[in-house]
Amino acid sequence: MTDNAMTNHSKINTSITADAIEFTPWPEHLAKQYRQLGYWQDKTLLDYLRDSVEAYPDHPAIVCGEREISYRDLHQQIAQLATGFEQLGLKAGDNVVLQMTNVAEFYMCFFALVQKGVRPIMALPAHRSSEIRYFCQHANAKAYIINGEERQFDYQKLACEVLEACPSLAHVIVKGECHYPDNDKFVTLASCYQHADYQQTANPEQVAFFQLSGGTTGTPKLIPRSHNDYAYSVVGSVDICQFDHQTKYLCALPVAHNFPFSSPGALGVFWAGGTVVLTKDPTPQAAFAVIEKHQVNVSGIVPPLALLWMDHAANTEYDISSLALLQVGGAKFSESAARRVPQTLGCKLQQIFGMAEGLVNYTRLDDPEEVMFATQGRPISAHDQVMVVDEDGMPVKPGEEGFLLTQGPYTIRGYYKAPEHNQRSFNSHGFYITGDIVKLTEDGNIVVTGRDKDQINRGGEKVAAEEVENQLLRHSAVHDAALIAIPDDYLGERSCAVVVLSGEEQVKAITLKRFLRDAGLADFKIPDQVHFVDQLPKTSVGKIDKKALRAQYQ
Ligand code: AMP
Ligand code: DBH
Repeated sequence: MTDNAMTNHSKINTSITADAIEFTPWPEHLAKQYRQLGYWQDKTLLDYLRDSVEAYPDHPAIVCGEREISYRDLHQQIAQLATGFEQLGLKAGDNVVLQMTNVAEFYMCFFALVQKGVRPIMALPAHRSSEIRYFCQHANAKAYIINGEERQFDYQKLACEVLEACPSLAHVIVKGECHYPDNDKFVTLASCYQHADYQQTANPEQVAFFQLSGGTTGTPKLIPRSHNDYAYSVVGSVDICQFDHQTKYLCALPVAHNFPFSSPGALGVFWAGGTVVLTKDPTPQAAFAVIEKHQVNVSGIVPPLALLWMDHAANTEYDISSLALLQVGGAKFSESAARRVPQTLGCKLQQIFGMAEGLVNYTRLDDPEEVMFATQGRPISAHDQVMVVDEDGMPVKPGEEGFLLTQGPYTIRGYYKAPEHNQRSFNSHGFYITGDIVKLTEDGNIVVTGRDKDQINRGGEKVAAEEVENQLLRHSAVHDAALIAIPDDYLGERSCAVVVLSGEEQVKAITLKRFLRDAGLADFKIPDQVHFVDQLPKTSVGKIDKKALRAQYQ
């Protein structure tokens, strides 16, 4: 794909400095425009929370199990942790891997770090040693923060493995009792609550934290998000979704994920003065109990969960009538499923098509039914530029399918320390090549119709095919491997590894899956099924023909 169509935009500054490899800035004329429009307010992410602390000090900000934490207490605990982290030696510009399950301390740690310009990397609970080691090594992380109390998985044991491979790590900070008190790198989170220090040293123009990309390459990509750009996306989202201090948001997806964090997610709730209710169990049985108990009025979930919630709603013993709005996004939600939401759950549906790289689209709350059910909405900002182009980079005719490119006030201009990948993911005008195939309706709504990236979207969890293929190829019995998506009624897509063995050595599917697990890959990346074949179909230029493979295994 070329970009002939965009010659009227000025080129980005291509001089590569060390800083630019970390964070590609917006072209100056755009940065100026976004400031003039009041989009970039030069406030930190914590500044917006502080506005709510002032307005609603005693209002509950977070409900976490039996704990209810007021805005005042949240603010104080953030300030206390900021001191503790500083005393550990963490300073502005340092990177820290933050891997927490759905607990209040995730938000406390996040704000305490960003207050001082320390940059959290937002790992997901499902990430294992392969991903965590990579984040630590690639970003030279100084600390790794975990929930050491989690019953589902032993993060402290994982931390031991990670420490061995990552000399840059000076500390493992553990929520709960430390299982390795003799290891002087382990400290408890409890010991980090020191005297409250409210002073901020973060710079709103700079990277606040790193989101993670579902990716398409052999290694996950880190997405640098600045205070200014991220804050704008959250403020815009709050406005669209009409969050206010009466909002009670059930966070049922992993806290660190961009959707429940920022669309408008927990940040949007905090900035509006509402309450985030946390659950570790998003299944309808557990979530409905929490909705009834706390009178939750909004939540955001992925399509497979929405299907489960709808199936369960008819027979539930819980009263979920407080739920007024359900946001569904992360993967394509079929029109037929979308239409069932109001009937079965008794609430309004909002579709969201977003990406951790930036651009987020919403159907609006007052949209007509055909928009709400049959499209994935339109961008947050009047200054989000979306282009739908053909193979040559030329705009397609209105209503036709094409590749989605975008630039705007909160879409990144480059991944962190990935110059080669950036060449492929951004065109020469700085537009992000999303890899999504879409069409635009007459009124400017986006319909996602397909994908032009080597990724499996497993019900909202993204798997980069190349990452899994590379791991499979490390097995001595594997000669060649391709990971493809196949349709799945529940997940939308599931993953299928098609494998050519090298010869004598016979292995079973289960052996390969165990091999991948032992390599430390997150569970959602383990192929749902494995097929063995004599050879893989190739294209005329000798690449694996995934289209043919997909057709074969449909
Ligand atoms: P990531 O870049 O890892 O944050 O993943 C974002 C990607 O998720 C998008 O580029 C889409 O491919 C996919 N996605 C998110 N929301 C939707 C949706 N509502 N419909 C279809 N695809 C979606
Ligand atoms: O899938 C996503 O990454 C996503 C979906 C909805 C997202 O990042 C978002 C909303 O902000």
